[in-house]
Amino acid sequence: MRDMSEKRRIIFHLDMDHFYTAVEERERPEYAGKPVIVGADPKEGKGRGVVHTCNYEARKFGVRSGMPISKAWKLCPTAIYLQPNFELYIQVSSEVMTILRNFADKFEQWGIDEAFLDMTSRAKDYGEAEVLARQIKREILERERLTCSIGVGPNKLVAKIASDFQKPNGLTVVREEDVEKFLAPLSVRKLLWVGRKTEQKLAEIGIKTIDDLAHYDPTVLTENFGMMGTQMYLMAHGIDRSEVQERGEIKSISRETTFEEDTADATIVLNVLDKLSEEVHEEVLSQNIHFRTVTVKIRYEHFETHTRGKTLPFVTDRLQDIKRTARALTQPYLKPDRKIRLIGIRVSNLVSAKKQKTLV
Ligand code: TTP
Ligand code: MG
Repeated sequence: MRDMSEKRRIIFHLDMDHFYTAVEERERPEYAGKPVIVGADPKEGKGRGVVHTCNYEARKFGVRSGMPISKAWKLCPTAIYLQPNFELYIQVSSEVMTILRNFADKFEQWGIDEAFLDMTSRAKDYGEAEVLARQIKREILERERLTCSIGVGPNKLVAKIASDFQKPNGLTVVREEDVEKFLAPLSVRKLLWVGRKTEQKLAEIGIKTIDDLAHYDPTVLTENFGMMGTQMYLMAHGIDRSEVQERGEIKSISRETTFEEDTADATIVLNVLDKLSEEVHEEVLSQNIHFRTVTVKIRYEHFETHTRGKTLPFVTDRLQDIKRTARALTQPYLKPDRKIRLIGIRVSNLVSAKKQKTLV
């Protein structure tokens, strides 16, 4: 099934390899070759919180992003455990993005370490595209001493799946005519927005691979999954018309409050947090945008400040996503003996809602 109405494009998706730990290793050459984990303090296996990321040496022990840090400790107690230095990662991210922006006609940052580049007018064919992709990889390595993986394809969906195909330090080029063959054997989970629940529902009707999905009756998919069913069917055929979107000026929406009196009362803090979620949500609706990342800021008395964020696997504009995520992020900071002075919420990774609808 070819999508004849789709204008021919060449899109790159770039994803930095084990980003946080790669930055840490760059700063500390003595870490080279050792398992490194960035996340919560493991406290000899008793720590709470999760692994943000780990390098490929640590992945050999089974450690993964999002895993409880206590489990990581069980799997790999000899790893180097580091607490995140977000300011550094954001700074390096913006340097990488500046390099990338210069290569592309249109550029869209996606999360801290990913970007889409529309290269249609820069590369006349896939051969030229491959040369440019190598040049980008070389430039990032020379200027930032970091490796990345790039996927090249006729649209964002294929490019994103391709960048994940050979990691780390990968380059995967999927020409238009090879798209369906490339996608066929992969798990449906590789498709954007197919989460664990949808994967399970699809498995119940015998769909495991993208090929299974591509050959399923699209009307039954739509009956079972609504609009999402139609979208999944098109994605399984490698069709995605969404544009690489230059971001507008608004980068985030945030609200914060300083308590009149510092408080360690969890109920008070969570009530205020809910109120801030509602204010941020009102602004989200009035700006007609969706977001992917929710970040909370907690300042204890004496000004010790923490920020912690979570990027959701989907874009959303729902209040409950802000509320739930903000509450979960704040929970570890609520301690009976630590008084909080200020609390704040930010949503970022914004997408214009109107454009989002034209995903397929
Ligand atoms: P990813 O690109 O998903 O992961 P990665 O760059 O660490 O590893 P890979 O080589 O597989 O691309 O995420 C980018 C950064 O975002 C990652 O370095 C840390 C952060 N992150 C979290 O904080 N929590 C998470 O659950 C994930 C997945 C990432
Ligand atoms: Mg990455």
